Amino acid sequence: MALDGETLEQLLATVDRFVEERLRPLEQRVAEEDAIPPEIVEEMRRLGLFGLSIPEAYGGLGLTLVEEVQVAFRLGRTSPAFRSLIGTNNGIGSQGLVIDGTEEQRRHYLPRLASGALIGSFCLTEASSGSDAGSLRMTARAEGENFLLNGTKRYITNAPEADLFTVFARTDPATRDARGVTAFLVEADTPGLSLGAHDKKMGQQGAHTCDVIFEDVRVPGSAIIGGPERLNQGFKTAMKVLDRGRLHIAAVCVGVAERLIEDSLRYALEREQFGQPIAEFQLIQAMLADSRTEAYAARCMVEETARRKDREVPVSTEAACCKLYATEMVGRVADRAVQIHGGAGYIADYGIERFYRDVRLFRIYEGTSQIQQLVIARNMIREARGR
Ligand code: COS
Repeated sequence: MALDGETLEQLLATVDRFVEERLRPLEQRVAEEDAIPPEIVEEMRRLGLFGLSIPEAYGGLGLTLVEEVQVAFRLGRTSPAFRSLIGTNNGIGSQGLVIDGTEEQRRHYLPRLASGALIGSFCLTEASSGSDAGSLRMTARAEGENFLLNGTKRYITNAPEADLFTVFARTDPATRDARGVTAFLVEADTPGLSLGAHDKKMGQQGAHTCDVIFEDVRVPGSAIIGGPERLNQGFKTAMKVLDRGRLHIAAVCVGVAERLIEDSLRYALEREQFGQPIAEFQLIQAMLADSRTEAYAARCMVEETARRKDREVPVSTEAACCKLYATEMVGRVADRAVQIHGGAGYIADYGIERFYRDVRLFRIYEGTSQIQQLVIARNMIREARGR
């Protein structure tokens, strides 16, 4: 259900203020310390940021997608590490439950995910299965009423902070593809579950990933998302979750791009060369104009796809289009931002090179650009063939 206009305006103004006054001043510190200060996490909880997409009935804000992307545009205007912390609770770490969970599972976990008391995380990728997610090798062997989980998940966002994992494992050993995969809810303190060391990443310091290792982790059949009748249906849950997540990531990219364009324009107006602000030079203007045009195109795509999704029109293709275009777009915008800033763009003090590194991830996670192309083209061909 949509918020009334006034409540939405208040929420957006609060997020704007929080980003401007609390998060932006901390960008460099968070990158240097590779940690978000605990008081900031607490403020995020108080603002309801962990529960943006969780229905009101379970304690979240229950934003429509049109509303959620407006928030994501704003959160994009600061270091992506901040958004990453709340990203899994609103996306891949909770939506499996929201979309396919049983009523009991939702009531048990969603209120605490919405409040940020629990951090949710999504365990799909493995060392040998990234883009080919359906080929995953982690096993969940039936043992009476229980399942025994064995395997290792890789590059798992927010795993070091997580209390609850959505875990994809093979329950049908006769299969090697997307069939035979089941989604489980596994609490972080379940015996046999352990974490690897924090990964050393190119960017987004303050957001953490690591391996999640399962050694004879025993969970009951009731831990299957949607209950035992959704045995071997987990891959579809993963795909539905990613459809939504991809749109959210695209919205964040729009926000980051708009921030970088603003920074670039400000710098171009201040910086003088050849006796005038560099903004007067047409070659600089071309870069500013191209960035502005592309960011605007991405914003329009994201808003239109969000409207369609809110009307329950299938948007698998459009969400992939948004992710593909917006993530590539922000890469180009960040590159131009470095170019406009010149030497200053390459030096850490200005923060532009940090964004340049941070945005590189967007083209990779929640499906690479190449996977988005594949999803779009496959859907086109399927539609053309009428199935
Ligand atoms: N919504 C609902 N169901 C979907 C779906 C979607 N968006 N996409 C696929 N499915 C269903 C298919 O309909 C199919 O079901 P049936 O067997 O009943 O027809 C099943 O899921 C398997 O789909 P498909 O045959 O397309 O699977 P593939 O193994 O060929 O894989 C891709 C498809 C490549 C698209 C998938 O593996 C993928 O998205 N990979 C990237 C993974 C990723 O994003 N990883 C990032 C890390 S997680 S942050």
